[in-house]
Amino acid sequence: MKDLIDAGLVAEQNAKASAQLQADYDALGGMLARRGQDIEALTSLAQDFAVAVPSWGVGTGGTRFARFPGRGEPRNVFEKLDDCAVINQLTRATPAVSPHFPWDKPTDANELRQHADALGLAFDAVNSNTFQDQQSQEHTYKYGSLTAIAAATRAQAVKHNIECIELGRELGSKALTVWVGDGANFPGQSNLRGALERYLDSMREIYAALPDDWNVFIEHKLFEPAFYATTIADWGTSFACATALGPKAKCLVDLGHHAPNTNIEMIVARLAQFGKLGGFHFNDSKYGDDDLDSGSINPFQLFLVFNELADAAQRDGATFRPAYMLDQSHNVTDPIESLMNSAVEVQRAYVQAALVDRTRLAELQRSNDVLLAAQALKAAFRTDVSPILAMARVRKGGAVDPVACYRASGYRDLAASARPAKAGASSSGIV
Ligand code: LRH
Ligand code: MN
Ligand code: MN
Repeated sequence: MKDLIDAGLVAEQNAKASAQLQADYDALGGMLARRGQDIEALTSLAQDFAVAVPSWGVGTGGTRFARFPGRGEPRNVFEKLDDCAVINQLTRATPAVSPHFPWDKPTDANELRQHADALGLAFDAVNSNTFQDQQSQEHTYKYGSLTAIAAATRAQAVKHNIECIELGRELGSKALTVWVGDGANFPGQSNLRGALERYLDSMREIYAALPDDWNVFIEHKLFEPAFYATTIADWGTSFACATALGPKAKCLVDLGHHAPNTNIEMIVARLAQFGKLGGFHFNDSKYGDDDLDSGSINPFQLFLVFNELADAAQRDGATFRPAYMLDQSHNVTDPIESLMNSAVEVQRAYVQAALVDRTRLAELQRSNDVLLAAQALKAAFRTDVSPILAMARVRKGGAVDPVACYRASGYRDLAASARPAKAGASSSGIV
């Protein structure tokens, strides 16, 4: 595996921090042992954790109003993979990348796969894009894609999704994520039921093109760009469509795609109960689809989501394997730093949820001891598992402190000189 950050530098940085880490790890180990928990078991859980990185996250995102490009942004999918490899090298928690087409469409899929292989990266779910027009495209998506009134537009959108499956197959992916912005901006603009019927017709064609061992993830989103009525706006619609399509269709929960105050962990519990939880796009938000860094606003919510996942894993065993992906947009931070931090925050929630004594929690629930039940969750959430996460990274060859090590490496400066700024460049391909 090609290391983009000098392994000697990582070892040197780690050596400086190792005595401190060992002391913190031993102290935490002692505290957990008194609670009847084995730190080694938790560290090995942390070592097994993985969350995929979105290819579009390594560039500066931008908003509807402006984009302020960062230095050394990746100019193509190969450079995006390089940045993703840095994230994985230092965190050892992000061994896969979720690509977005046509933004990441390679001229030669085999060459792209080899580039990823050499970096020790695999491909997670491929994402289709029928929410914007591409230059060479015949029919516009202005009035919808999979739900468009015009049959030719729907056919074009279906064809694009099938091409994504083909590309994904060549890259070794096993799932297609479909998010469409289709909907209406005005009451009366569209027949609400008719739009969903057309969506299902289109999705049936896409579903039919899935290889046997593939899934299609339906990603819902409350609003934007359709500000009055989005066709796939909520988990109920997503669930109904996934059920109508068949067993390979599952629901994807993007944490930023709900109304404020929605109980997302309960949605997770419902989808898990009915076998339709396909995966996640982790991020955080205060107002809407803010795409802020995971755990930066509401880490307790993230923990509660993982608490439900721990419950589902206990009930369903190895068959329960939702896909974990980040989906963030970075406007004021170095995207590599944000994604490294975010991967660690999601991993943190995973380990904290594993601290919950589920047998005791069930007993407290049975005896209606509300206060102690709530405290049992809070005790797990309040435990600082940072030494476990750092130890897990070190044992896998990563960095004790990924951000410090990344800064010491000077990778961004090197990228800035190797990748001169392009006027009007965009991380995602939106120009
Ligand atoms: C839509 C979304 C979806 C897209 C990505 C770029 O808001 O979350 O996952 O593919 O952003
Ligand atoms: Mn998303
Ligand atoms: Mn989104």
